Amino acid sequence: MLNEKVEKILNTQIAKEAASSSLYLSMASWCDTKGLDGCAAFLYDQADEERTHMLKLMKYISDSGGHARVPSIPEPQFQFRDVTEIFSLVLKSEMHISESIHDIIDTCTKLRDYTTLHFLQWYVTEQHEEEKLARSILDKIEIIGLKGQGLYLFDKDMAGFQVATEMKTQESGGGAA
Ligand code: OFO
Repeated sequence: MLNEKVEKILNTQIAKEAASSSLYLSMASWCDTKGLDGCAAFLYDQADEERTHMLKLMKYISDSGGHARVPSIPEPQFQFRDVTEIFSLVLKSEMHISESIHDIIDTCTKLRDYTTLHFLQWYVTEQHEEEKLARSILDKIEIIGLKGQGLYLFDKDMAGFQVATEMKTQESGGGAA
């Protein structure tokens, strides 16, 4: 049976994953309005991934005898200056999620909840990958630049990146959840 305190913080994490999903969806939609198809496709996919992170937590809470709650989410930011702002916010959001996962790990360690600690290892690895990914996209922007044809080339690159990521996911046998 899940410790009450652990159930509560995992439910808080559900809300954070839902908020990430909704923010990425909003970013994807903004990219769509600017004709940035590659960035939009990438962000729609990231939004889906965040939703699977939320579902994975819900399932864990339920399977452990707890009650997973569906959070209400405030409307996320919907105007962005440019893709640099978008991917800087993605990195900031991922760092915030990593910190939050580490806080849960601290609590579970204190409470000697080894089962939840084991479950959370997947999130630790995932966050490491996601932060690395966001940093590499920001590096790409820096290298390509956004002036002249830069934005077009960056978006094209993101489209290719998206296909490569999807192929990798298929090869490894499915999604993140
Ligand atoms: Fe689920 O927050 Fe990152 O991946």
